[in-house]
Amino acid sequence: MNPYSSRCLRSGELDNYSARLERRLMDMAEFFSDKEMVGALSDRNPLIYTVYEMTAPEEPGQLSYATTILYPGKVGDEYYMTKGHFHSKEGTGEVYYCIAGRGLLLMQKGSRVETTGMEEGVVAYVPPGWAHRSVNTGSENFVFLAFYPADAGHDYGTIAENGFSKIVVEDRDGPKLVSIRPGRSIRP
Ligand code: PAN
Ligand code: ZN
Repeated sequence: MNPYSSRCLRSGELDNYSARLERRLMDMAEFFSDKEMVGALSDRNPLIYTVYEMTAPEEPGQLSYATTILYPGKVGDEYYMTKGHFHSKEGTGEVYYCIAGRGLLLMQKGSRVETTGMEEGVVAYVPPGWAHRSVNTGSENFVFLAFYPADAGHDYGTIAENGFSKIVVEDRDGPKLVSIRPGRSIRP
């Protein structure tokens, strides 16, 4: 295959991409904690995030990249966030680069939860084996670019069933990490 490139705008749009995905609340209802609020918002079904992917063939050694535009907002007290996933293939990490906005990269392995604060210019590493989710804790679009092995695969089912053991909610003093499944391993 031949080399290629994309221009990544500050808005998060790629001018050359293979797929554009939209995630609305009802595409990810099971991922938010406040089920009553999910029900109340179901008619409006707000857009939570948009992804522009440039995927390479799913073969060892190939790399894909994608931007995510995560909009500001909350479902109840819980900030808008991505579904979050494990990579299906063992031994595949990922690099995130924040282009604009502010948020948290929430990661979990077993019962260990780590967060990295994301703002313009921050580069974050997700080591292999860590589930990862992005959370917009700001009032503007949280925009980031991610680079990952093209054959990594995305396992959403484990998160849909077990959730992360901590969620990010708005408190009087700002974003707060709250335990909802203390000490429980994400992969039982
Ligand atoms: C990212 C994510 C993107 C959307 O490109 O896929 O932010 O999040 P979900 O995939 O959890 O819906 C990435 O981590 N790729 O591997
Ligand atoms: Zn990933």
